[in-house]
Amino acid sequence: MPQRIKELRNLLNSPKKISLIIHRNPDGDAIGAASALYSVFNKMGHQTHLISPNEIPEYLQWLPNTDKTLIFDSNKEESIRLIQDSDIIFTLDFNDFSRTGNELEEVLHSLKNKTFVLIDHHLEPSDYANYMFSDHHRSSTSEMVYEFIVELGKKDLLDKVIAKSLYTGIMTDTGSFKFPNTTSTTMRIAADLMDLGINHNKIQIKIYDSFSYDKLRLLGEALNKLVFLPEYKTAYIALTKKELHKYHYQKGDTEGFVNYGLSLKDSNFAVIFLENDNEGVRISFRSKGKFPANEFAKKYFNGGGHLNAAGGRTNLSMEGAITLFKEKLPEFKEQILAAND
Ligand SMILES: [Mn+2]
Repeated sequence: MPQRIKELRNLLNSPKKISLIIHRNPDGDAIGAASALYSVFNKMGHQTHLISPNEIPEYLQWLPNTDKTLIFDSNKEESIRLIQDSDIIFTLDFNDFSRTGNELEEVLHSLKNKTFVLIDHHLEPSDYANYMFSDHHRSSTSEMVYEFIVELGKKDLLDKVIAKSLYTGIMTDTGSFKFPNTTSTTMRIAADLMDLGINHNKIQIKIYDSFSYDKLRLLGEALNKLVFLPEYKTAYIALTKKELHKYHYQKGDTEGFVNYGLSLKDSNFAVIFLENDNEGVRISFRSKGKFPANEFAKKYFNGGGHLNAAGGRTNLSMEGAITLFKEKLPEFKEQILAAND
């Protein structure tokens, strides 16, 4: 890394046109990391654009620079023009172009002679980047972006606004500093960010204590439907289209629901099935300890992610998805039961 960062530092010494691209259905970490870099690069005199494949979820729309984010889905021509016109393209919080959705993926693949920088903490990054900062041991991309800014020699550019973005990214990806991905480095960086004057409690409230009435009632429905399979130490929730619509489901409303399954004393593996509007089922997986939720997701549900937090999808019906899930549990039984050993 030291040699490469030096090269990149030189490259960023003169004004550049930069695009920052995040993954589809962006979360606090993706937006936080991109928002922070957007501010830093603007301060450095670069012409910077932040592009999200689709809408920023409402619960994150208070984050700095989200008002300046270009949404690819609704501004395709402009987004493509800006991306093609960039000198440097930063891809943040994802490991493969496919995470941006079909159309944007195609645009990114078609680019020639662009400098790509990847900053990400997911496993198995694709090798498109000229500069790759990939480390799956890190809590979040925001944590890595903090260090990246420091390595660039731009620590003095950090301010309260940037700190707010990075802190939010780290906080959301660590579940408020409690997931196993939280390290002493994570805490030190969070402390540095607090020293810049952020109101951490306000950020916590904005993210976690800002449920709409509908969302809270949907959570009630979800908890009522929780199924626990003690022999597998596994809990799952399934929400149909009908149930989602009953509570006027908005994107992001089910964020965090899957974790309730894991809050059960004897559960080591928690899953939520969400029926899509058009077809198929989206699934989130969470695990305790060393059980690899991402392996389950990858093997049977076209997904992947981190050890303790992964996602997937299937074109099966809801019933089909749950049946497949239950069928495959025995294969992982020993691993699930031994997660905390
Ligand atoms: Mn992340």
